[in-house]
Amino acid sequence: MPKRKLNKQQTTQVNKRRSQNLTYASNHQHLGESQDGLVITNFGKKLLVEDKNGNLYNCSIRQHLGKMVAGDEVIWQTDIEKNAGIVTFLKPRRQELSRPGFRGQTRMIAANIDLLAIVGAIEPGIHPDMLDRYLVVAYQLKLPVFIVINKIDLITSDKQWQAIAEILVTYDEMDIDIYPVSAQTNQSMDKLRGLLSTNNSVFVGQSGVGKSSLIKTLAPDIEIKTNQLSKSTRLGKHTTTNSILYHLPEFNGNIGNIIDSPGVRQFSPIACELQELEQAYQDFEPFLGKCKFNNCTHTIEPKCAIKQAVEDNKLSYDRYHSFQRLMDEFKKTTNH
Ligand SMILES: Nc1nc2c(ncn2[C@@H]2O[C@H](COP(=O)(O)OP(=O)(O)OP(=O)(O)O)[C@@H](O)[C@H]2O)c(=O)[nH]1
Ligand SMILES: [Mg+2]
Ligand SMILES: [Zn+2]
Repeated sequence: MPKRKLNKQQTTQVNKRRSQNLTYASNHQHLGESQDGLVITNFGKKLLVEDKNGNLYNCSIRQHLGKMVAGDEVIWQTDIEKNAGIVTFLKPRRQELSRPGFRGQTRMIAANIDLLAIVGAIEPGIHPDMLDRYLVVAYQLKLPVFIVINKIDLITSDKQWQAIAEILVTYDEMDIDIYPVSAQTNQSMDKLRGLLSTNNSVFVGQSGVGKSSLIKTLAPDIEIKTNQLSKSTRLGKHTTTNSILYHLPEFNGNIGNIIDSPGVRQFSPIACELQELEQAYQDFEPFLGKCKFNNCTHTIEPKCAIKQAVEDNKLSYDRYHSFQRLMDEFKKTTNH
């Protein structure tokens, strides 16, 4: 076939593209080979990525790859000249844990986890509403979940134990494991160690419950890593601002990963339909489908089996209340 001659405009375009490609190649000559990496944390528009030998690199992200978070698995290339790197590919996530953020955006908390640990504490107190919100997320992501109650060193009387037991009995009856511990005194930490050693877990919960302190107790040499992290990311060390992944020390031959997440004042799951929320409240199950109206919202309708169950003390009023609060919140977000 005869070669078609390019017109002047086309020739200019081809030359321009050729010169762009050459500039790109010369700018990227110093990139190393593609390799696997694990995102340890994100800061600004950058990531701290760990290679398979445990070395950390400050990486930028190739355009259009989107945001990434602790736990993400990536392909990246070292930038030999700068001892840094560039992330070129995000591997498909098994799942991502996120929460509603500013203006309808979502804020990612962690990726590729297989266990959700909800942390509560004697101080600032155990809030069932908060526990319920995280339980909904666990249901939405189909993640196994358990509860850690930290700072039990602050309990001074049987009466105090009694009050805590009363809050937690609902969750115990739902067969959710509860671990009362103290990061400060290392009390009852071994069971938790065992559980975390075989999983990629994330600690979630209100600010100040001691998520970061628990991780320091679980992995005493983490102080070193925290210093290293704050040096390379120039972030402060105290209140956690971005999720960070840590490797735990070996326990019975296993090494678990734990992601520390920043506490939020009011956590919300991503909005869902009434039916999905009902399913997430596993203790509602025996009463579902028994209301007079099959689209019952369990608020003002007569002959509501859920309300009846609360009245008969077969269902916790706190759980019913947190359900209604979430439903209201979801309605508001979907109406906007
Ligand atoms: N008495 C007591 N205090 C604790 C314990 N664990 C943590 N603290 C204290 O609780 C405070 C908050 O601890 P952090 O570990 O920073 O809490 P956090 O959950 O990581 O908080 P955010 O990063 O803001 O979400 C610190 O002053 C800790 O010293 C504990 O087991 N007992
Ligand atoms: Mg913290
Ligand atoms: Zn009803």
